Amino acid sequence: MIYKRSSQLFAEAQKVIPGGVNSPVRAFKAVGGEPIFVERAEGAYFYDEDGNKLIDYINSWGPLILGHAHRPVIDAVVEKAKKGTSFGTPTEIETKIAELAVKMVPNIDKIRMVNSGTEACMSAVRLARGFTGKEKIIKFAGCYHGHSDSFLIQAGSGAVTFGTPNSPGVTQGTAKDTLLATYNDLENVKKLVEANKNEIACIILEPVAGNMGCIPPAEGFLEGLRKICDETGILLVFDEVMTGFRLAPGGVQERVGVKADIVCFGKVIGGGLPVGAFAARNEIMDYLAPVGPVYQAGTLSGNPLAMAAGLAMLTELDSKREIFESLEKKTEYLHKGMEEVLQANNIDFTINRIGSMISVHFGKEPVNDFASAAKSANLGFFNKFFHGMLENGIYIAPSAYETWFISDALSYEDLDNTIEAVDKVARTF
Ligand code: KE4
Repeated sequence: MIYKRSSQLFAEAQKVIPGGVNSPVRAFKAVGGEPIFVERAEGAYFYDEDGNKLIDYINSWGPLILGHAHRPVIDAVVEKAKKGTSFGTPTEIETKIAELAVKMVPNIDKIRMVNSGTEACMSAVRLARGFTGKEKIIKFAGCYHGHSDSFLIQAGSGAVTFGTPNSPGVTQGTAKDTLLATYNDLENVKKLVEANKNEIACIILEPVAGNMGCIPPAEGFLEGLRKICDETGILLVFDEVMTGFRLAPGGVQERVGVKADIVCFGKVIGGGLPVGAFAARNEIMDYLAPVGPVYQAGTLSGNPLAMAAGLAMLTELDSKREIFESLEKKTEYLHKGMEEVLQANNIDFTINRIGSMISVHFGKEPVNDFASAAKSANLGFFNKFFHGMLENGIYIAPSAYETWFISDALSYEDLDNTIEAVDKVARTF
């Protein structure tokens, strides 16, 4: 593959954009090399600035579950744009997408649109704190909820004390209210709750983790968190920015039958335009301004253009539920094919998969929390795997801590080409 033009564009970009990117993970820092600049995308394919055609397993980090430039979404956006893009007034289309989301997702009565997953999770935590009158939150190591200060926290000194900032600019004052737990470890959560009795507003987590690679919840983990919250009045917040409208029409709540008190959305709900959202039952959502005292706002929240993309996306996912079965089958096919060729090449690996989320981890041990994900990532095989796949025309996430996203635009021929690429790369290990 030739990347001459991308390299020129990257040099220019770095002069006027920090690191040449508007989001760090795109810069290939974790895997080495220079990022690829994409000129256009259609269906399952990227067409980069050097004319290379790549099979895309990122789908803009999840939103494009039906593939790039999906005609019904594009048509909706073009038609809406002709009438203006944003008015800063209420519009009917906001009610239409809210009604559809409330219909699709269990346990929610109302939804508030924002402009990113970060905003959704940040607002959900403020709402939980306002509703409960408590200040602390529990999050899990390896779960990512966007870049709001309360989430940029790493393990603190004591096992049951508060975290410490993991980014300059995050204050100790903020970090003291974030407790860090171990994913899939209920006993650890119980210890934290016990040590911070009556001080915790919410437990927030990715109900299926996608930022440590893909890590499904252990048997009984979500049910155990629900029980802890029912017993203590702590709110359970599902960050479904990645899993929402992907793992089932109603997300993980529908898939596993565990009720969250607040649910956060992003990615798919925007159909590829900037949309995030958070939702809950009336009792909680009516605590939000202008009805209740918890303030939250946004100039472009619910703008008609983004709502048109999101509504077109959700309408198709709601009316063609066979899409979810198709996604499951394609992901299972890819899983089995990759498993076969990696085993045939005597590579130590594990593949985690649920629905249309899948990740490959190198090493002998299972990957079920942040520590085991880090152990696998630190073996160094992933970077070689990433560049080998890229050389074979397959674009996967440039980090061992990310999930592959399957879009329904992928054909079985694309999947076979991907499996063949895995085989070729494995032979070079
Ligand atoms: P955004 O603010 O990036 O829209 O959403 C933040 C967020 C919240 N919750 C979960 C579970 C998420 O996965 C994300 C964002 N995901 C990353 C990729 N793992 C976005 C990619 C990026 O940061 O550029």
